[in-house]
Amino acid sequence: MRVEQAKEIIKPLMTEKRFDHTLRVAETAVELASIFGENQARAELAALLHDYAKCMDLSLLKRWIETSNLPKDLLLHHHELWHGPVGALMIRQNHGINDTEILNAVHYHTTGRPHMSRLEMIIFLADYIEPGRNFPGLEEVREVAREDLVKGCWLASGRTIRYLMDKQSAIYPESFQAYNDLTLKIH
Ligand code: DGI
Ligand code: FE
Ligand code: FE
Ligand code: FE
Repeated sequence: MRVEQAKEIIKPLMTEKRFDHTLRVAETAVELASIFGENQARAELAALLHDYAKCMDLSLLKRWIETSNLPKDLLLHHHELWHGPVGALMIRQNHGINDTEILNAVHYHTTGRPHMSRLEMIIFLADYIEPGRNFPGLEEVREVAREDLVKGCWLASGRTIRYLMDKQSAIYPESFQAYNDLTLKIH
């Protein structure tokens, strides 16, 4: 699939704000891919598709989880965690995306997971640092991200978990596993 085609596919599926966020994630992902020597076209495509299912009805996302091989414990956790795994299934089924690297980058972009590929880390991090985001301490993550992909992901993962714990949200096991794996790698 080409970049222009991906844009045409996602645009009608999302709000204007979500589409603009997606374009910024794509720009950021291309920049990170160029810094870290990854395929830029692949990074751009994965970024354009990462929030494919973000604006869909929760009842539809729920049905996909119930009727697919996705882990059922997703349904016990916050519905924000559903759009990545379901989006990956949808882009394969509806648009014939068969690139496993891209599918995994979409699937795991919200939680991360242990042993992420470089493309997975690029999408995970680009989503967090895209220029429209404005979390406290984000400037530090932006700087580190451009020097060290693993350390950037580690910072983003730790900050997300801390933020969720501060508001007494449950943490999905893969989010913790991603954090642990990244922590063991930065030392
Ligand atoms: O879809 P985006 O808003 O661009 O970003 P995202 O898919 O990375 O994250 C969506 C939300 O999910 C964000 O507010 C943080 C939250 N999140 C990430 N990991 C977990 C989580 N929420 C819960 N409850 N548990 C997690 O492990
Ligand atoms: Fe997302
Ligand atoms: Fe994210
Ligand atoms: Fe996103």
